[in-house]
Amino acid sequence: MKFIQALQGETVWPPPVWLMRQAGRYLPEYRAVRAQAGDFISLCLNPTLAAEVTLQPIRKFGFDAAILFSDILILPMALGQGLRFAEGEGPRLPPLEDISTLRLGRAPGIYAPVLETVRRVRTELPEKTALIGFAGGPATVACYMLDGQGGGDFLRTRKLAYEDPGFVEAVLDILTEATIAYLQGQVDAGANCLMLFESWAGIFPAAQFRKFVINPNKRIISALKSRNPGLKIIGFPRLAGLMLAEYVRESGVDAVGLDTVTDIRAAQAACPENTIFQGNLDPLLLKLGGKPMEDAMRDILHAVRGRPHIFNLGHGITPDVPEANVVRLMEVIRAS
Ligand code: 1CP
Repeated sequence: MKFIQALQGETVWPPPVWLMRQAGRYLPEYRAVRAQAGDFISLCLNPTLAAEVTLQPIRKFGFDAAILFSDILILPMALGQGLRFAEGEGPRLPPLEDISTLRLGRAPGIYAPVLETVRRVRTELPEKTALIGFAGGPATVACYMLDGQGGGDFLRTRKLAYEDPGFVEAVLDILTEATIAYLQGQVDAGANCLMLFESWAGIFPAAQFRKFVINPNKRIISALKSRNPGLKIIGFPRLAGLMLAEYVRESGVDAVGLDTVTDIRAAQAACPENTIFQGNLDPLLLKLGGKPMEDAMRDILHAVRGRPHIFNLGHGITPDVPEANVVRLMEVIRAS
């Protein structure tokens, strides 16, 4: 698997590629399965349909890795917090008040269908294609649990981080334990590597970033790596800014996702010498295509030539991306 070789530090050229949210609404075949499932959560908990949408982009574009089709919010739901997806508005949860309502022991029974999806996908994927398992990073999942919705404001979480840090840490402790068990389940079911999505890492000031982002990520990564020698883990502390280098040094990740705002050459200069990057093409360029997309792609490819790298976007694909631009993206990488 080219993808795993790159994570092991081999310079594979052209670099392996996958795209965040590569299964999704820009694909008509996804929309058809989504309609069949009814709602989004039912799709995530239906191994037949979830495996199908995981495989769709691999068949169509030949990416080097598939990512399990699920969502970072399945874990809080499995812990007992209500979750619904309001059509066109994103996730809604009853904001968490009392951690004694969360039940670690009941979660595996609820997320069992997700592990079944992993098993099925691994059986059906071509041998050369890696399967990425994932979870949200604890800080990011806590943002949704405490605020009850997404969007990036997370005012309640940010206030609690100052006014009741003990409460936030208690939530993070539960999530850290639950995430270790959940990701171990994905590895046991056949995931070839893992990714931790800390999509909202950037809302925390430096001292909180260390406590709420770096520490729990480090605990998860060291627990999983000690139980699974050779396992590779990608971190994605989105909008970490200058905290990126400290995150890479301290957390123990094997590779790090770069958001769109980070200059890849500046990241190379700031992070340890052998850091493997993934990203950071602006998803808007994938929508626009043409010369702006190709120029930006060639610039990334130029910056990473001679080093292990994983080609990807700086954030997820949007539903309005034309498939032809994805086809072109693959051609440009393969011709590089
Ligand atoms: O309408 C639909 O079909 C639902 C849209 C959708 C999809 C396709 C959601 C709701 N989640 C997903 C799938 C998903 N989510 C995957 C599947 C695999 C793939 O990449 O193809 C993954 C890895 C995620 C992870 C996820 N969910 C993150 C981290 C990555 C990121 O985008 O930053 C986050 C923050 C979420 C929460 C979430 N789930 C869905 C939405 C719309 C959101 C964001 C809400 C917000 O604006 O805060």
